[in-house]
Amino acid sequence: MIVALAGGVGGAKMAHGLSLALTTEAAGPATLTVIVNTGDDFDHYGLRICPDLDTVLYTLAGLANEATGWGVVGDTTAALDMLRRYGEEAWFWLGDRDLATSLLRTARLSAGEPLSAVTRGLAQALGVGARLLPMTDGLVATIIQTPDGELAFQDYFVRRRHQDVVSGVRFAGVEHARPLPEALAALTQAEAIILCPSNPLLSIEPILQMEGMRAALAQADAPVVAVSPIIGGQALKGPADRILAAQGFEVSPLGVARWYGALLDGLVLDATDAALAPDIAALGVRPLVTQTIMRDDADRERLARETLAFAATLAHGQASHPTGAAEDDARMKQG
Ligand code: FO1
Repeated sequence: MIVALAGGVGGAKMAHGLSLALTTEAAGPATLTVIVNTGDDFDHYGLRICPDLDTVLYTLAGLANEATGWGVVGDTTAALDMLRRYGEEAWFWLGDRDLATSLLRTARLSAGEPLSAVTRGLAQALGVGARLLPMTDGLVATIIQTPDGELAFQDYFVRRRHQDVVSGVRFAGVEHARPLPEALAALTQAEAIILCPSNPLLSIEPILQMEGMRAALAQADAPVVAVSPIIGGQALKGPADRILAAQGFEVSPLGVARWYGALLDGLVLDATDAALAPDIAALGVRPLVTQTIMRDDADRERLARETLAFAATLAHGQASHPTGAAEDDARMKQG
């Protein structure tokens, strides 16, 4: 089994690549488990919106809007238009089909189904073979700390277009929420654990902060391989570059390797950053240099195949980790 940790558009594309790579193998797509960030989830007009789960769901189902990476392809805006007629700002672009997903999810949650069961039902109905697991059935909310105060995640990200300076991030409720037992079991059984090219601080960190998750990764027999979301000193999408810099980390795959620290066995970085490979290796993290930009399905599948083949060469515990305690100390203060 392959386990991927994902959130956002980059994570969804990588998860899709993994599902394509594994589907054509004899084993079939059920061998992929994707653990998805839910820190971005929020309530909007009484509906429970789960942007990262939906982005992964639609992408794996072949329904994603390729222009944005999120939302449903060809979606219409009748509901948004009507909200605006009522004078609402309607700042969160929720198309009509996407709205249906949130309506159904909210109804099922209200009827007592846990988010994991609701997600399983949605994925089955859309013909998704991979197993999608929310990081928790509990409630965790990513809160962005700025010099002017705290912002709810989607206020920061969508409403204010991630322009605020981020002085810190906290994950409200993370101390009470629990990871799914299936997620922890999957990590134990995994052949490879892939940290998708999602925002390390906003999308992967909340998953890692779930109780027992870091320990499960550290103790897993499987190699842990991250794919850098930073290419040529920039994030392809979103504010990962600015947030890494604000936390004192170099905006490069080397900074990503340092951020993840002792958790990593390997890091996949773009050919643009090939010169950093020796510095990454010096941290005890094995580098794989390749083309990491995923423009189409073929790119996604190729990157996934290369990442899986690379992971297979990394026996866990083989790499030494001179980073670690110092890196943990250097990590952004949470809360
Ligand atoms: N991102 C935006 O930048 N603007 C939007 O209006 C927006 C709407 C939206 C609706 C449904 C959905 O599932 C995702 C949506 N996203 C939107 C993306 C999303 O908020 C962020 O990409 C993630 O939360 C960050 O990973």
